Amino acid sequence: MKVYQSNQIKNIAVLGNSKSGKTLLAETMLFNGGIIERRGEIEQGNTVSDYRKIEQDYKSSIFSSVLYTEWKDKKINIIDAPGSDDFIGGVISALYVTDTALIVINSQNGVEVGTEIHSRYVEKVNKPMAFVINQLDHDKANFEKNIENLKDRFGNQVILAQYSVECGEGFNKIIDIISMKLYTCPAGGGKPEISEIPEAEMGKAKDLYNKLVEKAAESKESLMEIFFEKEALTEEELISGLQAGLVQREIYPVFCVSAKKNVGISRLMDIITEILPLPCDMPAPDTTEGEKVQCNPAGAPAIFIFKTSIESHIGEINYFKVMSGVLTESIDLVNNNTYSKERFAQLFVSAGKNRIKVEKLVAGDIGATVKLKNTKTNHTLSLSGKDWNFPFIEFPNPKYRTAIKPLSEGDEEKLGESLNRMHEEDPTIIIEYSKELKQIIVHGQGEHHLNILKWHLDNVFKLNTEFIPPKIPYRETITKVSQATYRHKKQSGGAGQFGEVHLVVEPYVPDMPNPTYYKVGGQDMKVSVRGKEEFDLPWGGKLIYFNCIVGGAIEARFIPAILKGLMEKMEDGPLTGSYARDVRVAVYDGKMHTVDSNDISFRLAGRNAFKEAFKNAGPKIMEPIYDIEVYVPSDRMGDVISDLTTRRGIVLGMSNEKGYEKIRAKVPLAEMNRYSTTLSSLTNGRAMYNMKFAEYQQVPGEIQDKLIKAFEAQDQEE
Ligand SMILES: Nc1nc2c(ncn2[C@@H]2O[C@H](COP(=O)(O)OP(=O)(O)O)[C@@H](O)[C@H]2O)c(=O)[nH]1
Ligand SMILES: [Mg+2]
Repeated sequence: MKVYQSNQIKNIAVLGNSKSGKTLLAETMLFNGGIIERRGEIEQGNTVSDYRKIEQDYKSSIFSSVLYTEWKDKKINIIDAPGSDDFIGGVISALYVTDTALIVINSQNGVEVGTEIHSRYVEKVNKPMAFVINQLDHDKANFEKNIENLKDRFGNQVILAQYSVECGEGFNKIIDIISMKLYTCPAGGGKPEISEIPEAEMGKAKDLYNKLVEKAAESKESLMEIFFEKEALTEEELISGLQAGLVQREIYPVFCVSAKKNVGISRLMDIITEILPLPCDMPAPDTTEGEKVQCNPAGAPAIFIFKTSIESHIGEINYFKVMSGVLTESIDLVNNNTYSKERFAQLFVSAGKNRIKVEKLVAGDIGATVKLKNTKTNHTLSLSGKDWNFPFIEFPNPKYRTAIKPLSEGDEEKLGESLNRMHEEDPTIIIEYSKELKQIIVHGQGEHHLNILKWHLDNVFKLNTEFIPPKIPYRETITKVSQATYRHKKQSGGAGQFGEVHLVVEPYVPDMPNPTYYKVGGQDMKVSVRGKEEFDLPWGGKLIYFNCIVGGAIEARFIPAILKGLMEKMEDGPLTGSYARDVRVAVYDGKMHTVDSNDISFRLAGRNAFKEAFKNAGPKIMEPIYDIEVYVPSDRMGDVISDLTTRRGIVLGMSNEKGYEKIRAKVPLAEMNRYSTTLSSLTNGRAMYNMKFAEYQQVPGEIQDKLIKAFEAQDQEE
């Protein structure tokens, strides 16, 4: 395969709602470029992009696929992303390494929730975006309505670069405003015949042409002058203006195709190669140290790994973008994240599961390699001496969780390994081994996402598992002062055990002064602080421990044992076994025995005194509360809010944002079970949401009673 130079490479991400036709569009581009001899079909499960068994089973993309095609002496790298929000990770990593997003619109439906979600991510990374209206051959296609939709949502940046003369079954004619020509595709699609625009369309075409030229001129100052002077631009000038407008996100051009009929695709490929920005037209990325790394083939070789996948018979494949320099076969680079030296025995470009060996890849290109030792997604590798690190791809917070366990005992280790591998392939799957909940929790983007994970465990790893309800990480705390005394005494044969502890517990609040007296049993009791220890608890909150012992009632050497005992009880809270937090404890008196007292006696006395005092101190169970943002079409807002209310949610505010109602609320994690599924059915899949841990809050009394009863019942069982 030919070596492409930096100025011959275009990197595009194909995004858009599920079923808009992204995979078929990519397939057709590969076919037109001569990379494949026959076009596969989604229904047959034989496209280049959806090559994994699960994608063939589901007839839909699950992972992003890295593809390429060749067109007019240029290489187009294509990342075909999955449309469903459950697999958003594939979209975000694609956007990191590509320079333009082509957002595919299904002409039957116009702007859909996937259009919305993906375009927001494109906006976040500030990259050029163009709309490709697909399925114009469908009898429900409605080009005019699509444009109205797009303008409503995306504003005046939406500019027609083409329009379809007629849509529906016979769709084969496109008026191209950039070249002011008519493109007519033969039956069966493919290479179009180019002719003059017919008289009947000339008025509309000219009108659109003027709008396009004006918009292009606005994007580049030098063109504005020419435009004022001559009231026209040459095609070359127009293209340079369009490119500037794309890069500045002032123009979102619209193109017309039918991926199925191969209509408009070769003209789209012309446009990709002629108009979309080159990698070096985009701002140079910063390293984490703030150094700009130009996409320059003469620079030091450096690559960024944006995707790791594990393929049967091959093992791990790392996909990367060449950020600088030229990568040659058998080059040695250093992984700046793991400090491992890595040899690139082989370099490939990939078209789905097919890999084509290449000897060189230059700055701006996208490629793949195998057999690296210690390299994963998000790592930067460079020539030794350049300690560049590119920032990690920022994946969204998980918003769906479940617990998982193997069906047969002894499979725990295998499950752990399999889950870790799945996380490597899909970083939006987060695995948590919760010591606290004594569960393995898997976090993902939605129910479907985790069902797909289960599919892999069943079919790839041959591991029988089950999802079980995840426990909630409750916390326990107290609301008032309480005192307790506990004597641990044991006399059995030889040396006995003896320790007695008197202590006070009280709620901790920030900046409270040291205690000077307590009211205990209706009486004032003076205390003087001799020692203070302050702990930031690993599970959040604080423990403050005061030694207020006077007159040597307990020797100083036993003070740590008492602390250890009460810490044990904080880890295994007195009410429900959850972690306790935000307490102050003052040990003010006790008794010891010169022979029988030892550490263990004071540990047990400390633990039990703490437990008793805690239970009398108005103990409360706290639960994790999440901030949630839900975006819904206004006609469904009422339903969504009333559902949130039944989940004990508190709505904090509502605002209108780009055609959506945005609802901000706080909801307890315990009530968020299957939220994505419910939301989707309440809104016909037209809503989106995200959530993030906010704080701990007390649970309502009746729920606290239920939790305590359940814990006691379970405790008795054990
Ligand atoms: N009529 C028509 N159907 C299409 C077109 N493009 C894709 N499809 C169909 O739409 C469905 C989804 O296509 P796919 O490429 O998997 O969409 P993706 O989810 O966006 O990747 C499949 O049944 C395709 O055959 C098109 O241009 N016209
Ligand atoms: Mg697809």
